[in-house]
Amino acid sequence: MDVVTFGEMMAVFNPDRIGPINSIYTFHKSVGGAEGNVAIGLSRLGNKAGFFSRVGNDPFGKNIISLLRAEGVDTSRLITDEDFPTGLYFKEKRNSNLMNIYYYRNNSAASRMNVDDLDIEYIANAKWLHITGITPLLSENCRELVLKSIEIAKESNVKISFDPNIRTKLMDDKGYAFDIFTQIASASDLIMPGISEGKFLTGEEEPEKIANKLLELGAEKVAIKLGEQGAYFKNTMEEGTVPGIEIREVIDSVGAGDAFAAGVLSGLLDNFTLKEAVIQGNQLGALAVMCEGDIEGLPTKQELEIFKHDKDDVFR
Ligand code: KDG
Repeated sequence: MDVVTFGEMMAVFNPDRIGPINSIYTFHKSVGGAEGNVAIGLSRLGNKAGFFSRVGNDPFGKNIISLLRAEGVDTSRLITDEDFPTGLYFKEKRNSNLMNIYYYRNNSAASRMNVDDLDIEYIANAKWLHITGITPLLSENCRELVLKSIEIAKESNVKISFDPNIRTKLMDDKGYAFDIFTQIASASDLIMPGISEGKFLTGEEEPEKIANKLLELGAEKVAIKLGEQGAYFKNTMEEGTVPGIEIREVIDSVGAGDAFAAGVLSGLLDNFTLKEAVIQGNQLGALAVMCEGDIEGLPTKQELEIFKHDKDDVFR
């Protein structure tokens, strides 16, 4: 595998219109979950991505598995849990600027993942292990799983990428989250926070200062997402800011960070410089926000090439 990742994928309920959820009666169902989104993004770009997790033995779990398989993601290590259900979440587009997320993921099948689910060789033979800050906050056994996977990756010289992906609704104890995030960041080769996540990890607010502290922790490469402003990047050789991509309308920003991560990782797998990889991450992020859904906007390699080079509105 080029990249192995694990975490929770859920059934996602997208409202059919803007407004408070109590006045919304129709939703369309989709699938989402940070690490699975990254795996799908990579697979669409032609990389070999493996995703493992637990899903419930229910229609939502089956939906997740068939979608991942259709996307070409390896699910050979994904487990169907007979006792616990697949997690769900609802989006509320409260107004054109504010989205609320309602999770139904306590005691989900994914939260039962544990170190016994690990296939050591699967991780040891990958080029990258991608981790987010969501999984260790799902349960104590998930936290142990994350730490064990890092240990395996380190022993086998597998590079680790980390997207903190802060979800305050999963953080009962910010100190606990800080400790585990710092542990993961210290073991990571590539860290891809947003500004607020960088601040949470380092106490700094400026991209350069955040990057310096993360590099001091031991990371080789840092790429900081700046939203409309693009992204800042730094390693020992390169540093700079890649400008944001102008888009007409943000339709749905959920999943943009995962798209960015997929673009950066795919670029690094193609031996891009960090700057080139971050430019590609930005392009995927832009494509993701222009489309409804967590994974729907992720481009194929061909769509990405068209986006990079062709500025026409209608492709005939
Ligand atoms: O990054 C996008 C994810 O936030 C979304 O797909 C769902 O994993 C998810 C979460 O925990 O919010």
